[in-house]
Amino acid sequence: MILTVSTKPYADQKPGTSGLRKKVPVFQQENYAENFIQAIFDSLEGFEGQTLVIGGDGRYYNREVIQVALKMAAANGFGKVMVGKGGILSTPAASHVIRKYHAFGGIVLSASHNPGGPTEDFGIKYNIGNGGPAPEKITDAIFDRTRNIDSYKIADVADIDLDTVGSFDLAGMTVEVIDPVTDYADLMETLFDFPAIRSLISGGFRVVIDSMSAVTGPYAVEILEKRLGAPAGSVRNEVPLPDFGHHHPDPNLVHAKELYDDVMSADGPDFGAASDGDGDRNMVVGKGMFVTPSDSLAMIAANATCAPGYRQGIAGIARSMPTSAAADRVAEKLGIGMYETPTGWKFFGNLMDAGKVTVCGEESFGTGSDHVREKDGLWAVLFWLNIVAARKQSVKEIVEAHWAEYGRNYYSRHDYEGVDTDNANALVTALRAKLGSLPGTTINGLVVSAADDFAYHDPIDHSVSKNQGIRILFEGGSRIVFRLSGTGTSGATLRLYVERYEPDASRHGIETQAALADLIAAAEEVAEIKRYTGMNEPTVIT
Ligand code: G16
Repeated sequence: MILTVSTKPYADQKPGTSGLRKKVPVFQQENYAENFIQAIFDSLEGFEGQTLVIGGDGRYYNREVIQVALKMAAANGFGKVMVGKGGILSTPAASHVIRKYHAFGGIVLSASHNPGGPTEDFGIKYNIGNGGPAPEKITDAIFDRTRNIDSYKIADVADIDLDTVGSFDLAGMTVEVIDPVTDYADLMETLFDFPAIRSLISGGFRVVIDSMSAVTGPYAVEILEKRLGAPAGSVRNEVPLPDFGHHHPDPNLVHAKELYDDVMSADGPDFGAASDGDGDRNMVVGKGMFVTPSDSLAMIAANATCAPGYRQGIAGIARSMPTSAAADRVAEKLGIGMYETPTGWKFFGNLMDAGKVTVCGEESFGTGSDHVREKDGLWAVLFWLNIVAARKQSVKEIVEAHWAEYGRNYYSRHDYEGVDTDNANALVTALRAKLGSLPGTTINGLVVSAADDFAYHDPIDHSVSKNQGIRILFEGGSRIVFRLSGTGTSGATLRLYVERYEPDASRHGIETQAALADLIAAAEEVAEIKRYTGMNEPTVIT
């Protein structure tokens, strides 16, 4: 039986950088998830009888919302839902399933790298038929709908057994519970030289992956241990847990420090990698060398033809504005297009669909290509292993050779988390007011060449996205960028991005924070971060 249930709108359902993310107790309010899911359906047209993909990263509340979403999809007229066994689908795997089976779209339940648990974070995101995050036009329509929604539709039936692969009927709609790993693992095998990576590993190259008790565990075990022959135990924290084992599933130098320290130790592995809650982020560490996400994009692009799936070369590169310009130099050398977009993977979709770019990346530990329409953590790890196998060099040798050829973009991000929202907004407003007067002036001895608030003009659909980050550029190519995060769930997070280009190879061995010290001081001088945030130092430095 299909029920139409009366509801009242919630005022706070505006999707952020990547879907709606809130604390679990917020989602547990009466009809909160139902309202948002109905608003998604009400913002779409033409899905009658079509297929929807549903999956999540296995975090706390995942199973409950999947059951609700299934019953609402049936009540709203979808013909079929494909859902990962156990409610599991990594974000890139969901993107692939949408594309492979020509689904109308997908609902991905995740708060990505944010912690999980009864008082931690949850999220709902809608992806369109190309497999990518819904563009702003759709997320704006969803938000508008949440503000005046008065009812939702749901099938009044029993829960589906999510733990058995197979086809089931739910109020006249087919539910297909699929193995979440196979399609994705098969895709990876078409892109990378698995025999070469297998012989690298069997030759003694030691690889470890830390899945951070999150969604990539089953994927990494299948690919690294089963298909590539790495010894059992090479994938650590491989069982997805609803609370990620109380950890913060964010693969960076702070939250994946144990892995980093292990790879850096004398008898540690040769290569370490980590992925986040929903499997779209990655961190790559070689012995003696952490690869920054910005460098990783540049180096994957420069070495792309090592991998069979990219043998023909790449069409172009895109990066988010705060990501370093290392990839720009590669694009210039290859004579291909380079695109600078706002933060958010959704901005890459149009460029990939139009065939203008093949690889994309963000400083926030995200790298990917047009094989799907999401960033892809394991894809990046496999790309690096493929490059190491093909070049027969260590990660450190590959990175240093790249810097010697192109110069080094020293880069760091400083996060100030949990800042009072009004104070964070006041900092941005004050900075914005100064922008016009900064060019030509000197900040901490550095001459400002330009200053603006980044606006993006999408070359494909011609939409304009304004206020995407304040950039202050200095003579010589250094810059500082300020932005407020769009993914946090408590207070505001101020992000400061710092970059210096150093062409001289004899100066490539400086410790990163030391190499950027004058720019960091300039940022404090111009934005008065300590005064506005009330913090003497960042909460996270990556
Ligand atoms: C999301 C987006 C990314 C973005 C990142 C950080 O990643 O998909 O495009 O770079 O958030 O965004 P912000 O700086 O606004 O917090 P994820 O992995 O959380 O989905």
